[in-house]
Amino acid sequence: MEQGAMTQPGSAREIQRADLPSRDAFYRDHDTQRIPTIFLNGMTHWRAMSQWTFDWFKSTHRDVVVPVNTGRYDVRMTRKAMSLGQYVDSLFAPDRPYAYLSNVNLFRWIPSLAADVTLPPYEWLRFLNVVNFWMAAKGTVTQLHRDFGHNLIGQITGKKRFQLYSPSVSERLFPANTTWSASFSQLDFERPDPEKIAAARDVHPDFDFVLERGEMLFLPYGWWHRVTTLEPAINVNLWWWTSDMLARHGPRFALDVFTSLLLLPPALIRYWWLKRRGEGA
Ligand SMILES: O=C(O)CCC(=O)C(=O)O
Repeated sequence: MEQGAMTQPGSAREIQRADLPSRDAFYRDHDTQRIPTIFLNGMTHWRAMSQWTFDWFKSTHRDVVVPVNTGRYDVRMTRKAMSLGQYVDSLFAPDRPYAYLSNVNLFRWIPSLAADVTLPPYEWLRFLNVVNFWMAAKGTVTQLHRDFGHNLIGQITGKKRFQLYSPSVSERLFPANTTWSASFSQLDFERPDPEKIAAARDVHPDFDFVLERGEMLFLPYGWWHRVTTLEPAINVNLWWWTSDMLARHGPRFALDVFTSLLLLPPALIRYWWLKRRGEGA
């Protein structure tokens, strides 16, 4: 298995796997306890599970232009417009340059896809919810960061390794660089800064596991995560906010929400611009 991210064999706890809870059970058992959990049997009936293959995207939607992240997936990411067909081909090319179709609202470009996934009804502020689409080549790494809301991540095809760190070690992970949707750590495992790595040497992931096809990860608000694609992967995810976040993490959460709202308009303008440019190309 791929190593890195301060893993110490045996230091991580085993992640719980449980059947997908109802909305009431989710709010009773998961929202307030904030323990990462893998939900099972929540995706088997999705059309996406039988239909969404790389070949299918290529044959049915090859000319759709999408914004692909060409910097590493961290705060320095930059996006470039590319056709889906070209991107799928690039996933399997040897010596491909880094490119990641990450965190895009693909349903905006291909509305029919929305009927292929049915995320459970856990949202609180529904109007803020967007289902995001991710398609990654083997070896793609998303650098250590935390999100500004609860997160549900469905693995439609392929496998991803997740290394999760509890919010209680935040200060030891050198948080920095806030973007509109996340706060990244300055610990860079590919280009390590020896001082920072040494200072964080006793911090180990609380959970270190592989998310398999058909599994849905509940990643509670505040948990740090580093994600490595082990096999070419397609995922969807949803971030959302709950009243418990407001009640229990008031100032921190308010700051996160404020930052996201402040930075959202420039991000949307950038997406809009990329899309225009892509369509004009
Ligand atoms: O799958 C990935 O590469 C990253 C996913 C992620 O960071 C997220 O859903 O917040």
